[in-house]
Amino acid sequence: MALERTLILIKPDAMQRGLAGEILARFERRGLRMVGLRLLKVDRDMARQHYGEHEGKPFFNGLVKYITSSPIIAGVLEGTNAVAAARQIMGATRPTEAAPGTIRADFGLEVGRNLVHGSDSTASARREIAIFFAGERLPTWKRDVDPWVFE
Ligand code: IDP
Ligand code: MG
Repeated sequence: MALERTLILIKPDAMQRGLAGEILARFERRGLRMVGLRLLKVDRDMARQHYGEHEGKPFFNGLVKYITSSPIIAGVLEGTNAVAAARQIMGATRPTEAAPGTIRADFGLEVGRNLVHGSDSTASARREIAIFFAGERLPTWKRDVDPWVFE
């Protein structure tokens, strides 16, 4: 079992619908630890960089327009098999093909408004974390203070 980090985005549709807290809670309660969190507006250059693999596809321009349309939350989550775990919590790309209980199935209908992003591999995670958290030192968690008892 590998300790991994993954990048998630709470996309503009989720932000505008007031679902950020609900979505973050689903990752959090699964046991993924937040090690990076930012509220930001993605500009066209950043969108192009992040979604470079989709350049030239028919939905690319719409995708860039969508991801740049309002502030989003970018997060780095850490945990055992974090990449696969986050993708499992999100569900399949097309909400109507996503399993019930996943974010995309529970809150979405349209592939072009599918609420969340999650890295698809550890290599993608490294690349995407570098885009959204460039130059930031992400903290590490140390469990040396009892969260329940004051000593
Ligand atoms: P993923 O987000 O599940 O990794 P990708 O295939 O990497 O899915 O596509 C990136 C994003 O592009 C999707 O999350 C979705 O927002 C958008 N997208 C993918 N396919 C389509 C499409 O056929 N029409 C409109 N948007 C699409
Ligand atoms: Mg993808």
